[in-house]
Amino acid sequence: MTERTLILVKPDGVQRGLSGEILRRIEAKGYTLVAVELRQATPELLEQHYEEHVGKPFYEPLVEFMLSGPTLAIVAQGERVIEGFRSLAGVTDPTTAAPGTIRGDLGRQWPTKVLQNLVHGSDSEESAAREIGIWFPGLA
Ligand code: DAT
Ligand code: MG
Repeated sequence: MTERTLILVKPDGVQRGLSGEILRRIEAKGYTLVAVELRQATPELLEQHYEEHVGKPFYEPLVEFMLSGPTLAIVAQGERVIEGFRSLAGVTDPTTAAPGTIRGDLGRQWPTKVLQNLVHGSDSEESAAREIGIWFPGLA
């Protein structure tokens, strides 16, 4: 089934110059880029985006990290792209993410405790629709 997902190259990825490498992996897999835009997140936008995590112990450090520089916001389209991109990204913690995945090959957990795991990908059709609406209201 053709679907759309929201992907973010987080500030660690942009700062480390990995935007191109991550876009390359998305395109090499055959997904279509629908929107790509460099954006500076705001606390309000992140509170919506990470609504399920508000109040968790890692929420404040996560927001601080996400405000530390620009984020590359991407909408990609393709056959089962929601699950497919999560698979390309690897598991949340880069220290255990499998080799061959974005987080496994390139992610770091140091020098801070915050998981610098380079990318976000929507985790369900419902999240994808919600998150695309937050980052790209014109596309929803
Ligand atoms: P994912 O990004 O794999 O969907 P998530 O939605 O559970 O993971 O969490 C969102 C982000 O919050 C994640 O990319 C990194 C951070 N995070 C999650 N769990 C964490 C934890 N236990 N400690 C520190 N940061 C965490
Ligand atoms: Mg998530």
